[in-house]
Amino acid sequence: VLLVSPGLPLGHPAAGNGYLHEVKNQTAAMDAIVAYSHRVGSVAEIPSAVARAFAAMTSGRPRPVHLEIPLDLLDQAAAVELVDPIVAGPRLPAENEVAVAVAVLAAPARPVIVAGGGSRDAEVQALAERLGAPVVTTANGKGAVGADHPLAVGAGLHQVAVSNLVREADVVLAIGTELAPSDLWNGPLEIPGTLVRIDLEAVAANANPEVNVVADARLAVRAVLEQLPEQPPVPARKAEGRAAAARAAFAEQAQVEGAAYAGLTAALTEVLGEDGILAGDSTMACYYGALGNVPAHRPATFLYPTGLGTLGYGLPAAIGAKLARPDVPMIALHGDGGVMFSIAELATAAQLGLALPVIVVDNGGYGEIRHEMAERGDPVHAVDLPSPDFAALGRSLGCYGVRVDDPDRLTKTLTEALAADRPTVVHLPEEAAR
Ligand SMILES: Cc1ncc(C[n+]2csc(CCOP(=O)(O)OP(=O)(O)O)c2C)c(N)n1
Ligand SMILES: [Mg+2]
Repeated sequence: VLLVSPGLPLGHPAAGNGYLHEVKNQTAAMDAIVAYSHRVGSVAEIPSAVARAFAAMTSGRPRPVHLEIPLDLLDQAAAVELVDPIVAGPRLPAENEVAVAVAVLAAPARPVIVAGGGSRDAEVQALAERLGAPVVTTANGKGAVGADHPLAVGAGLHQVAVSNLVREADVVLAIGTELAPSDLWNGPLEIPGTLVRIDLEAVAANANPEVNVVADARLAVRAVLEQLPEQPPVPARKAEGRAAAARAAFAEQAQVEGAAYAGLTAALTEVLGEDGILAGDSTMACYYGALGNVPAHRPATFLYPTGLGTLGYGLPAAIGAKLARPDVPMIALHGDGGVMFSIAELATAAQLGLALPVIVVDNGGYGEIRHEMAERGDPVHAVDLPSPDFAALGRSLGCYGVRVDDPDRLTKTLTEALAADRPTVVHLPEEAAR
């Protein structure tokens, strides 16, 4: 995203004296968040500033950029030299780095692949088959290998099944993942084997790789595949046996974790099918329920704000994704607290006539925080919210709105909503999600 914003006129003292929309330092505020934030000082500078913004936007990790144009410049005309935007190509893998990785990956006995969001364009399945490696994924990597594939284990690095698998591995190949605390939940993974990392950046903050390929994951995985011996070091039968055992342990834990949302995740599994996309928010129904219990069959079919964990993400993410992929079944999954952070987007979705079910799991407040306060022995306070009538709220903004108290009705409701001429808010009391 390139965000262009107007700013205080050139020469304005920015003394906080109430100019319309005055911000103390808008460019600096944006700079704290985006890859590149710049306020131009003249019209003549704009072409090169745009070129630099494109360079920052298209290199390294995908990140937004910001250009501020002082208001008075918007009125000015000047002769400018146009420059071509600099669009950086993908970062190519270095031959020597690939060679070292191939040497380590050529003969492991118990390899494991950890696939993150950065692996979504890479041939993870082909590499897993060639290595004989079970695959676990982060939330953003969910679907890197289809859930029905015999080497797929599950999504969610916090699971004990994942830490056990990684601890027993002699080689761990991490592709496009920081192995971040927000994925691990319970502290760093214990990795006694060799850690090989393929990543756009040389990040070693959370686990120190012994072998590092710093490159675009798609190209790096391709290069590794081209150089690995045809014959997998681990026979398929043995690899699939390890994966099946890990998958069973994973599923058991995921079911316990998601028991309160079992009816909901079963309905989601049915209506999303092979192609559907779920845009989730930072709600328990999502990270205890859908993450481990709704299978994904393709990369980028589980949209979730890992890392920042921002409430209010799910609905706008679903709208954007539905506009990009109008033929794909799309569902937004929210808690009653988080949905209020971006509830106005229902009006946008209705205006666009999107067939978008928006599920609001209602537990009368900030459930996660309520649990954490209770667990710590703190007095539970300021976490209860008066639930609006979400169905009526949806209708008032131009959506359909239904309340579902019987989990058996959920599949039918969602199926209808996916074929409707507008969004449908599905108000689901938490007891009915079970
Ligand atoms: C913007 C923002 N503010 C606060 C938080 C902290 N936070 C994390 S989970 C949570 C509760 C969310 O409530 P709800 O959406 O109803 O989901 P529930 O926990 O009840 O499943 C809060 C307040 C956050 N992640 N993002
Ligand atoms: Mg809630």
